[in-house]
Amino acid sequence: MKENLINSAIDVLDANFQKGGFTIPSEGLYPFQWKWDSGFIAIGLSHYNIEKAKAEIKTLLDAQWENGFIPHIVFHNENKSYFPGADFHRSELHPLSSKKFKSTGMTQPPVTGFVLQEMYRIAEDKEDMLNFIKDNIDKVYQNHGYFYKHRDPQDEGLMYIYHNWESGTDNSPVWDDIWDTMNPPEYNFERKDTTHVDASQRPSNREYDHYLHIIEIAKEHNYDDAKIAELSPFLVQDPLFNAMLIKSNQALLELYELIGGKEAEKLNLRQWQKKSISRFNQKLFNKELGAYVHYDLRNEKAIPLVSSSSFSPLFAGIPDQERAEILLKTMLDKFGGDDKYLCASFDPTDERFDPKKYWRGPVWINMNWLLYYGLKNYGFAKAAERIKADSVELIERDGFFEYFDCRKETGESKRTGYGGNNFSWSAALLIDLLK
Ligand code: 9YW
Repeated sequence: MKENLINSAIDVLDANFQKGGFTIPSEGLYPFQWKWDSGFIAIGLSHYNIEKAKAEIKTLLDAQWENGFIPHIVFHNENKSYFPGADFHRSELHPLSSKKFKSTGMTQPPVTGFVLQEMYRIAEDKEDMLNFIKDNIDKVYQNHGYFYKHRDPQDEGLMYIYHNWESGTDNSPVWDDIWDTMNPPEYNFERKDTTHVDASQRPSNREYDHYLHIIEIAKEHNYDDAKIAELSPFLVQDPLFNAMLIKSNQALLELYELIGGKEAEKLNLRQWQKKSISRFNQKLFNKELGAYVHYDLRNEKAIPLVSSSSFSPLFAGIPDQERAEILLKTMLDKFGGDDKYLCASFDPTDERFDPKKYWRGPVWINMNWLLYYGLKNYGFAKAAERIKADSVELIERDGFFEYFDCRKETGESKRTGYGGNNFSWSAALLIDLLK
């Protein structure tokens, strides 16, 4: 059983691997390279084809801008099956954007640092992998330098994201109140995602108006970071995004220690870690909810809603043991009933919860993977095993879907897998969980 499932996962990844040396998340729906997908995919690839894993990361880093920025989508080809494509995003507006690849002008959670460390953990030939890391680690470090320089206007050690697509959790109910502060025009555009996936599982057209509007504002200012910080109606400190950065800071630090030298980089990383972790704990933890929450920097207020992002700091070792226990209790109380698979992407006890709609409730395998390792590292073995078993069960029953209904009895049919099928990170991370 286990071997069959791993072989099927390998088939998915092999089919999605492209000539340019990268893996698409899902055929038709997502035909380019996405930043955080690439990282998760490289972890899976490392288990059976280390050269492909290296290619995945190298190709992504090849699209880095001169200021250290790494974009959320790299448009390696002219595929027309995705909207908004390269012609809409127009990365060439930024003077330091890649001259080699068209991309978006926004980023995604910075997973690449810890991915390098995972690749080192998995690689059989450690020396060869360390050489690869030596050749590439500075680029990832420069990406972190970009964040600390441009994404932290109040010098808090907490980065902002200026678009919901930067969070990775696109239509989470966490953003709903921000949409209420905006009134974008009704754009005339042709959705492509709803030709691949049922519209009831995707964001609404009105939500897309908001998404496009923020990009239009950024483009008016040629994606200038300072202007975006000043003017974007969406400016959020996201616990998931910042937890990924902190975990990656730690990984870079440990990898530099392994390599030797690089004293200035190590000093910066240590200082960044100290500041970011302490501010994260002070600012983003909500005692009443027993969870980390997002902070709306534009409107200067916390967003008191619990999502799977609220637990991601476990993966980065951010809470102390006592606080981690509070997080576990919140997760089990709100998300962990016997009638549910762990871990819904949004609080099942909240009225905004929708078990079938994208980031408004379904289970996502990448989040489960992060939470599995996070729970395990704090000694919560039972919860960790449950989240792993739930992930495997969902995939085994339904296939390598993008997301899954978290209810055990849906009242409709047994099928719970939704969104894109043959989805790369579901396959890649399943391999890691089963190995
Ligand atoms: C979109 C590729 C991406 C992920 C995001 C996910 C989705 C793309 O797919 O966004 O067009 O909505 O939300 O996290 O990187 O898999």
